Amino acid sequence: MSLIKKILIANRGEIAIRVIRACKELGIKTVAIYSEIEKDAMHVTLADESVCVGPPRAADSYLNIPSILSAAEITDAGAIHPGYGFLSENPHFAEACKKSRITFIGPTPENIRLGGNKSRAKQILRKHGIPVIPGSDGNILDKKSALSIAKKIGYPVIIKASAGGGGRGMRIVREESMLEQAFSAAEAESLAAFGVGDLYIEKYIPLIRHIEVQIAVGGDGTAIHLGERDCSVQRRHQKLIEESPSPVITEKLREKLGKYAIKAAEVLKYRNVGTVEFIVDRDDGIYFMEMNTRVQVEHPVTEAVTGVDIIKEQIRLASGLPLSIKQKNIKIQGHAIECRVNAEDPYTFAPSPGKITFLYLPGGPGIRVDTYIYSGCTVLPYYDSLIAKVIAHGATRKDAVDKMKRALSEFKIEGIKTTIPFHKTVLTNPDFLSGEFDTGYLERLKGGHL
Ligand code: MV4
Repeated sequence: MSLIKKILIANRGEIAIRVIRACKELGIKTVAIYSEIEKDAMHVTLADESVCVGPPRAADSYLNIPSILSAAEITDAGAIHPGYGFLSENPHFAEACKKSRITFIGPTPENIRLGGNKSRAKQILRKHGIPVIPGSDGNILDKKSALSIAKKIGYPVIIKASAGGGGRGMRIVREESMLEQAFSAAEAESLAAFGVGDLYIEKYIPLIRHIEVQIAVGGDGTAIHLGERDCSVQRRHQKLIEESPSPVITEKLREKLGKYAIKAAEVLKYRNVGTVEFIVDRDDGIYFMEMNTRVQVEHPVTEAVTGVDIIKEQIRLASGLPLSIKQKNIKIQGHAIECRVNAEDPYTFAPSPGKITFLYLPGGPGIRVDTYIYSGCTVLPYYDSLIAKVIAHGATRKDAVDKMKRALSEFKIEGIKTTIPFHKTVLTNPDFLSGEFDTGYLERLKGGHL
């Protein structure tokens, strides 16, 4: 087995550049794709070759499967890296790559299908002894069974779309009289968003920590984990700050999380890299929530504390090479924090696309910036608003926070609004500094002094 020779990156922005960087270091040629409006984009400039795949709207370009497969064929790319978002969790795309004899750099189509069927994944893991939140065993078939299960587990309950993501098709139900209406609303929302109305129900656990474990699995099924990320600073299901290790996870809990994550990978016959998502409640109860079958935006915090290049690992594994590291050699070194810089108003989070008239990026010891922006570039309204990720790595959490504050103060971005002022506020907030935050933290901060 040897490495793939040329990779087409079916993505844009900072993640396309991240993949190009890994390819360059591995001696792999790169093909960028772009939409009609993006010919001056940095990912196009940095790639060896590029192909225009369609009009600006994502549905016509970055989601256009026939166009992307043709681009791979005419450039003789042997593999496609999907990045995150777009086609990264589309089992039909992974299948279509296979049919065209193009290596999809990611898990198997079956892994992706199961990851996208959250009630089924939960059902399988529960059967194998991994703790899950009490609730329906699989989908709920009708309102009557929803009512009887809710009565059994007790209110509040949460109704979730099995195909869900980003909080769509999700309803918290606080009392029995509200359940039937919430069921209909969740079903309609799920049908509209995902084309399927399958729902499941579980006990609602308030004030949780969102903890996810990075895994990597070799072709022989050997699974390792790279520790956890704490993604509890979120707004409307959009993560804003992530860190590793979590400030609330003890060594004992970490071991448990790692064990469950590896077991999940084995039970689900998972391949390549992925993330096992858990929620941790106030009594340190750990529950499996879902499996993410892509590389995630926040992967750099794990790279910082483990020294493992997750994108290179993905490429090596997809090439049929074994894992480059053993579990016993993975040591968590120091603490890393990532702030997502979005082209948005820092108070209302309304999108703020436009031309960047002046740019200076931070750097220096312990700071990594992954971005596609440059002085004079235009942030387009067609795509997501993430323009840069800043990752600070220090010996301790306090060191990482201090480095992050320093880095945020160095940024000079003129012409558009960004969420940098928001991050500066969070990084001086006593609850954040003490590690005392959960997924409800931002709501309380807003009611207070943000
Ligand atoms: C939950 C939960 C509490 N209890 N499930 C959010 C997105 C999706 N991945 C699942 N999510 C949650 N599932 C149970 N059983 C809390 C969340 C959750 C959340 C819920 C409502 C409003 C904001 C939230 C932020 C993070 C997590």
